[in-house]
Amino acid sequence: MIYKGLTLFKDGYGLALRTAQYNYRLYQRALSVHYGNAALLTPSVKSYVEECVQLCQPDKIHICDGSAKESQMLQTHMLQQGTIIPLPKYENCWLARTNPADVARVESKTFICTANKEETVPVTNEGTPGALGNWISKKDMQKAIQERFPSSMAGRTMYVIPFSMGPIGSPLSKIGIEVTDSPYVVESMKIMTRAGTKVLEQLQTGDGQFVKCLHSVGKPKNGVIEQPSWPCDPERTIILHTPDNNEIVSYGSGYGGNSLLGKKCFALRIGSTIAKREGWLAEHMLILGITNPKGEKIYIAAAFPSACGKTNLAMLTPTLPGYKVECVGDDIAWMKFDSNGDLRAINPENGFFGVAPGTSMATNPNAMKTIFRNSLFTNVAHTSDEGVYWEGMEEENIKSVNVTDWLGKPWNKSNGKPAAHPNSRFCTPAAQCPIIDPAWEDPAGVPISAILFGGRRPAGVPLVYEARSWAHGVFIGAAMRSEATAAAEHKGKVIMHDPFAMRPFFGYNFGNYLSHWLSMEKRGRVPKIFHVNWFRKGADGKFLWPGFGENSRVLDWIFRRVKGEECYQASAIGNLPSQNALITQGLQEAIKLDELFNLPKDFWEQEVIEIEKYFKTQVGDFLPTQVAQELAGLKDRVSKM
Ligand code: O2Y
Ligand code: MN
Repeated sequence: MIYKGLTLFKDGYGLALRTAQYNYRLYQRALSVHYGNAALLTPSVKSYVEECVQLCQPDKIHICDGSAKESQMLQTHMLQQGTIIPLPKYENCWLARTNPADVARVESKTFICTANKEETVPVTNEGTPGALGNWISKKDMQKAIQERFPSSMAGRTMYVIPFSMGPIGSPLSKIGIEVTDSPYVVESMKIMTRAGTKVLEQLQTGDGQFVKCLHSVGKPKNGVIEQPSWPCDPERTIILHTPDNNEIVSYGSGYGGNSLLGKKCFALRIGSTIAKREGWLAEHMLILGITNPKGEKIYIAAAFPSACGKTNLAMLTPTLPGYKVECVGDDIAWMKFDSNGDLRAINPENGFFGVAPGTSMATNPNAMKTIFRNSLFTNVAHTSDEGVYWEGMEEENIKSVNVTDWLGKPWNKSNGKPAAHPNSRFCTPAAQCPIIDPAWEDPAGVPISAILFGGRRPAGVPLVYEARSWAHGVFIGAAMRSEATAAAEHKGKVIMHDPFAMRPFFGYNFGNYLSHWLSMEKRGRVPKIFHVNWFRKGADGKFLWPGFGENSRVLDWIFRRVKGEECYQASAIGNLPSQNALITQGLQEAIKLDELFNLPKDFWEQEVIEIEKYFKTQVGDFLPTQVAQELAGLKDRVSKM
């Protein structure tokens, strides 16, 4: 089939290109669509693809249909390129090794483009560098694109991936078109989203709107594609978002959040700006369903920063008898009030892109039962029996085999380096999870009764407390902090601010985001908000709470609070479980409840000072009055402790 291109005109505004007339005018080169059906593209999709073709000059075009036949074709191609290794120990599983310089999201190279800086980030006069996102001007974005994208796909195939975030056709779902030169991205997007022809059909019958997502792994140097197994351009990687045009442009990285544009770029950054415009919430939250021994069920959404066990909680195996947890999603929630005033959520994703190290039958058996079929592993270790291995996985898996590390080098425990990269991943279909919730694809979403915020707080913060009100809950989200490994120049771990676990993912000014959250109270019945901390340590430096399946005890208390049971006592920071309200019967070890729930006055005085400083330096005049009042209320109550 001959693909007819348009003559395109740059209007100097981002990538947005105008077509002179809609009827096709052949441009210099006719390109062949070597796979897929161009007739299925709507006029606006066709026009977008043509803009990308004109800019990136690929050799071929492949319109993804989402089929198994297509996957086989791409797998064969990637095998030939050395991008993937088959894992015959499992069913239809593959291992990819990236360039060692392309192993994670790069926050410092991620930008939001708006006419004014203040639309993107709070601008304060405090002289402290902003830590709530990076702004780029339209001129600089255009320059960055022009320096990188012309002919970036020369010698390669351009894949066009139509994908839906959320069940196809759900009123809560949105569509994207990702144009990429990476077959690895295509195969990953086919797991992580609903992708293929059915999305093009939905575009024809629906409103036709889509988010434009352009991705290239990087320009061949002097016409030569270096390292065909994992081409990338780490020094010039850039990830750009234009909320005004619902457009994402990503260059230089093939990895995860940088390249699977439906995830962080669309579902959170662009998603949060669409949500603000349309009156709903796009959040970095897992969603789980929990059924109590009486057979009653509620749904909970929870926001935790990285390394706090989000996927583990989403797939929890409760130790508390009679409880059942089912998983709707492990990373992102889109939540909107329905016409009855209930807040309903969908998981916009179709798969899990989970951190492999630390995942085991002991920590997350449900993940382990999910990931060994139809999955793509990245940067984990390879075993001589054609399987995978990572730190934290049961050692019996490597008892009588040789291990090759994520860099392709022979590995054994004594060489002191990790076998798998710490950010190595499994990419696996959500539908394979043995505890996937029956309603996980309900187009109407699931009703949310509670929202949890949490963090890794070794000191001062109790296991669980409940917000006094919606506004207080919004304040708790805004004040979220978590222990994390600091930048290289700091040594050890520090407690970093990560409001709403959204710090790297805000699509617009955080102060305005807070106002938007506060305004939700006017739109419907808001859920109860809680803060949880599984990671408090005692005077002996050991964790005070066993975590994992035992967290069902905390969920039980939350469940009972949602049902209106008066099992709480007020405190300066919010409502704590009343005496004996947290079920501790059956715990393997005695729990030091006093230490777990103690509120040291000096700690909370310091916490208030820290939050005050953060709000002043990072949010400044954009801080909503109601949030400032909640901080003042906390300060006052702490002073009276
Ligand atoms: O490093 C990456 O590109 C992956 S980041 C990621 C992946 C899955 C779920 N969450 C995250 C995150 O950074 O929050
Ligand atoms: Mn995440």
